[in-house]
Amino acid sequence: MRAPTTIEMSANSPAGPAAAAARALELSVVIPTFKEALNVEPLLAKLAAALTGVTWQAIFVDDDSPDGTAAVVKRVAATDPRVMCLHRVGRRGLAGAVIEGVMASAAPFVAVVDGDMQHDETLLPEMLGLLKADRADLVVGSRYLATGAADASALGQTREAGSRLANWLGRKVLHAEVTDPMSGFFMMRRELIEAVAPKLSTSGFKVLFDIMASQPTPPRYVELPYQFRARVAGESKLDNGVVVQYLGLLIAKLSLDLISPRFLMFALVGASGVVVHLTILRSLLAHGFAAAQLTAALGAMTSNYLINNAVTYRDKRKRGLSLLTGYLKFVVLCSVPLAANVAVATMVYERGPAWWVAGVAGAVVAAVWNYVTTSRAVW
Ligand SMILES: Nc1nc2c(ncn2[C@@H]2O[C@H](COP(=O)(O)OP(=O)(O)O)[C@@H](O)[C@H]2O)c(=O)[nH]1
Ligand SMILES: [Mg+2]
Repeated sequence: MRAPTTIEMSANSPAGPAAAAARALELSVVIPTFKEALNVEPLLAKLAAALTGVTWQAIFVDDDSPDGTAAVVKRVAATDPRVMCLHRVGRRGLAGAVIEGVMASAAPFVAVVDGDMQHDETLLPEMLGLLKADRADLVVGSRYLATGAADASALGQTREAGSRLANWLGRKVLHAEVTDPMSGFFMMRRELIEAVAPKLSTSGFKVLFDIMASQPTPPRYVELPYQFRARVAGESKLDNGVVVQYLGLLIAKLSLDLISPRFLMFALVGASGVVVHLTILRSLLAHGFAAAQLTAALGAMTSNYLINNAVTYRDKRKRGLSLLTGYLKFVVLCSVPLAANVAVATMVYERGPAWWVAGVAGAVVAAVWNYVTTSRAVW
């Protein structure tokens, strides 16, 4: 009897990570993580159990979690070649993490699965089967198909309502009857993501929606129901900033990418700055107009800077000393268009239209200047 080759051995035995790696890679499971240290090993055990017979790898993309998630992944990766860690520093953002994980893959198929075990990994073989049989380009795990209704305790009532509204809007933009376009759980042919990667927004949570909306021709998709599980360890990172970002992404897609979500956010924050400005101006008028105006302008710039840092540039959020140096640059850059703002507004005003048209014209010029310069020099 001849000795079995490595290939035969790995095909026969589901175990042995080294043996599994000898076969051509079929599937990369991309797992974005932020503060999921306790979930890494249980998740890997679940993946290994679900994916027997498949040649898979797990690509964790961790944004330098303070709880040492990357260290846990690397400890496992040291002895298991199926596991790797993309350890990003100085960056935050779920969408960007997913895109980078996919770009690091060499497998024909990629899945995206959260690191907190809220997704049902036992669906992965069926998803892979549909793709391999070419029955779909994309398979989405849906929390909303009849039998897969999200566990109310897992999502929470407000989130559940918000999520349904977001889905409804998403369907309108996509012109597709997908029940869960915001799902973080899906599998597709890698090349579909690669082809549109330069167009994708790296901030926010809605990467599947963005991938679908960016395809030149609508992908053939299949949805599979699953039960969204409650989180065991760690906490959710989805907050209101994420919801605002999503609205920005929707408007960008509705404008056929003419208006970038970031510019839109920046302009909205600018509008909130006008309110701050007028409030301060009014309360300080007694101290003389010039002084009140100057204080109001500084107050508005400060609040604009802090809100932009927390929301518009969430993924590049500044802290500590760089928060301060960024602030100084922001104030200097935003002071320049004050003159341009007044000049443009006066010019328009003198040509006759209503005072508010002139005011808006000045503000638009200033907003574009502020956005272009600060996005390059500050964040
Ligand atoms: N790399 C990376 N992963 C993130 C970030 N924010 C969230 N995640 C991960 O994305 C997944 C979904 O996040 P989660 O907070 O559970 O969202 P929820 O399930 O909608 O509440 C989890 O695996 C998180 O660890 C981030 O900024 N960077
Ligand atoms: Mg979660």
